[in-house]
Amino acid sequence: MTITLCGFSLSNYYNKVKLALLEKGIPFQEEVVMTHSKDEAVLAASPLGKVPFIRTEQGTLCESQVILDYLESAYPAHPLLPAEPFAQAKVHELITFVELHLELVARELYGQAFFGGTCSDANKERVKKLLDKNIPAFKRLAKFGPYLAGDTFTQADCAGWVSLPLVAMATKSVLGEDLLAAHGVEWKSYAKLIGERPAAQKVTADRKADQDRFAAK
Ligand SMILES: N[C@@H](CCC(=O)N[C@@H](CS)C(=O)NCC(=O)O)C(=O)O
Repeated sequence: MTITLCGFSLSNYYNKVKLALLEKGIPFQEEVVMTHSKDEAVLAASPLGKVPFIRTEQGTLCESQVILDYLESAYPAHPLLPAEPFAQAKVHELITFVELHLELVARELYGQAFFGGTCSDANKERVKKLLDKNIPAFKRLAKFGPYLAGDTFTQADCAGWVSLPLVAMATKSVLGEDLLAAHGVEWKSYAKLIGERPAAQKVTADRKADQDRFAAK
C-alpha cells in the first residue's frame, strides 16, 4: 500500500504529516499540490482546497489530524500515541490547544508576517487578546518533559514542532513581541531538540530547498 502525501513543503500542516510518516517509517511519495486549487480531483480529495491530503489505495483523506490518526491505526509500528486511552486523549487535547487555540489564531497574522500583506489594527488587537489568554492556557497543559506530552515523542510533537515557531515568528513580526516567549514558553530549545531528530532534519532540508527554489523564481 503506497501513500501519496499531497501539498507542499512550506506548509506547516503538510510537514506535520510528513514528520509523522518519517518517524513511523511508513513509505510514501510526495505530490506537489498548491492551495486554492480549482482542480476537481483536488477538491474531491480536499473540499476546502487545503493541504495536506493523502491518497491511499482505499481513497483520499484530508485534515492533518485525521490523517495522523489513520496512520496510527493502519500502521501501529513506531507508535506516536500512547496505548492507554486517557494518555492518548491527553495528546489529542494538546494538539487541539496548539492548532485551534494558538496556530489558528496566530494565522490571522501570517499575511502580514510572511506574505507582504497587512493586518488591520483591530485584528491585531483581537489576536493579541486571544493569544494572551490562550498561551497561558496551553502552558498549563504542555509538559516540555522534554516532549510536549511528557517523556516520549508523540503526535503532539509533530503538531508542536511545525506550528509553535510560526506563532512566535508571526507575533514577533506583526505585534512586535514573540508572545510565546513573553509568556515563558521555551519554544526555541524545544524546537532545537525536535529539529535534531533525523526525520525532522529531512523535513527541514526539504523545506529549505523549496524555499530557495521559490525565492529564485
Ligand atoms: N485543519 C487543516 C489546516 C490545513 C491548512 O490550513 N493548510 C493551509 C496550508 S498550511 C492551507 O491549505 N491553506 C489554504 C486555505 O486555508 O484555504 C489541517 O489540519 O490539515
